[in-house]
Amino acid sequence: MNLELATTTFVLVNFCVVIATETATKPHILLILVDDPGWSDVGFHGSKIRTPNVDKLASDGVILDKYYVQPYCTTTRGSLMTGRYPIHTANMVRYISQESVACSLLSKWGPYRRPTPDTPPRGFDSFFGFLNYGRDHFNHTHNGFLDFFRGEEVTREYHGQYATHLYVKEASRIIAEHNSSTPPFLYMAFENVHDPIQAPDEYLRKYKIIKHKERRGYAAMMDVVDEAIGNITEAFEGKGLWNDTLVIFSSDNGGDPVNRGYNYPLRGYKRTLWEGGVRAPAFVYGKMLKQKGVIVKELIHVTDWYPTLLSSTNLLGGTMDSNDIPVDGFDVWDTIAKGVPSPRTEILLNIDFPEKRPGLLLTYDTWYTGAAIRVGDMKLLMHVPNATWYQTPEDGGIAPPMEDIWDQKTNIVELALFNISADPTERHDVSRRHPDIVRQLKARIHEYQKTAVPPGIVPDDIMALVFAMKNKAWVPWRNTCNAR
Ligand SMILES: [Ca+2]
Repeated sequence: MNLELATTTFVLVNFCVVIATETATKPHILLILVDDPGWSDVGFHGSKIRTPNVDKLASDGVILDKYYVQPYCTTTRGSLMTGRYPIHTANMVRYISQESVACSLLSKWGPYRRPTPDTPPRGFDSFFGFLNYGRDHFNHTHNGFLDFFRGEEVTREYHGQYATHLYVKEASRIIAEHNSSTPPFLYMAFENVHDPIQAPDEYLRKYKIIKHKERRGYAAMMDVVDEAIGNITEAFEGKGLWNDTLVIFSSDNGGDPVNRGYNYPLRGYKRTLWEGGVRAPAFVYGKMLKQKGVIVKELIHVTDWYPTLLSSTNLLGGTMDSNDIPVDGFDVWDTIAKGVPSPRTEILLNIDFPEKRPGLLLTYDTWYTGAAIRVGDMKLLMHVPNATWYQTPEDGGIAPPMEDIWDQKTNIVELALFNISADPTERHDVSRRHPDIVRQLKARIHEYQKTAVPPGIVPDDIMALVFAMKNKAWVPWRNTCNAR
């Protein structure tokens, strides 16, 4: 079963489509999306996992303390590239053309199982990576078949080489060979630290202090990411680009304790709308920031990068797409760079109620998030699978088996209200004390629900497997999109 399936289709619009031609004063962009690190898995949140390169950039930049993403890999990627909430991303199809920024995508694309137009390079100048999820980090297979592309072509030459090391080499090459007349836009969608838990021995040896074997492996994988970011930083410096580079660092969803990622003291984990599932470690670094070494406590959401990068004249300075569905994100550049209050006062975390859909996986009903919204300090959750707090094994916690998470799917919280500013770990439901706020936030969810586009999720296509068997690799297998 594909646990990564989103509730809506998202056909991705990418930053590179709509960037203006004037580039002389624009910064270079290094957009880092790490796969699955939890709130408590980075050094700047106090983890025992050592992330010195990440921590240095975070402490010299702007840490985003109230930054939210979606609870899944795929939906966060869709929201990042479109500026829309998942309820608004179905049926958005755009033609990708090329403009003046040299865009490169490395590592994970994510929403495979769709026809060809959804797959990269789709507006990126170059793509080196894979389409699925949960790939073997050494032999690069997903469910038994190779999943590794250079551009649109399957590449079979890297068997046995650790994938993140390959991405760093590729990134360094791209930067070194870059024509400096156009700013590079490097989207590093790291494969780590998503399962399977695998890391080269030299990184595992650094974490003997962690007795739990899988957590040790996870720590080693995060160590690889940190080293990778350090090496990519050096590549920018070596090319003389670093002083004009803006770095955005974000997790794509909360940590999954089953795969040894943790969010303590936050409640919940990946796939849930509790804080541990959607409040993510993030920071921005760049010499163009007017404030540095600060923690921004304003609301920011992953949908905000699209309008921030495109509409801020100091950044890419382009125009956003003209799709009929409005962008949900806000330009939060002044909030990040100058510390002014965020234009965003609320975040729709998701609306995804259980629903039987013909042709879909029979067990789909057991994997839904429910609904949640944050407005100011308050957060309302409706019909959400319950979730608890997991502390890391190195801090005395446990590594739960999958069954524990599954069991919680039968334990539903119908309604809960938290004051997240006063109670960030969601321990005190105040819904009975504030029926008026419950009514207001429920009304907001219902208003959003009216604007939702029909979910475009489709069942797995058996022909994908047929083509994979024939090619001994996952490949795009049909092209049904009228837009291309
Ligand atoms: Ca993820």
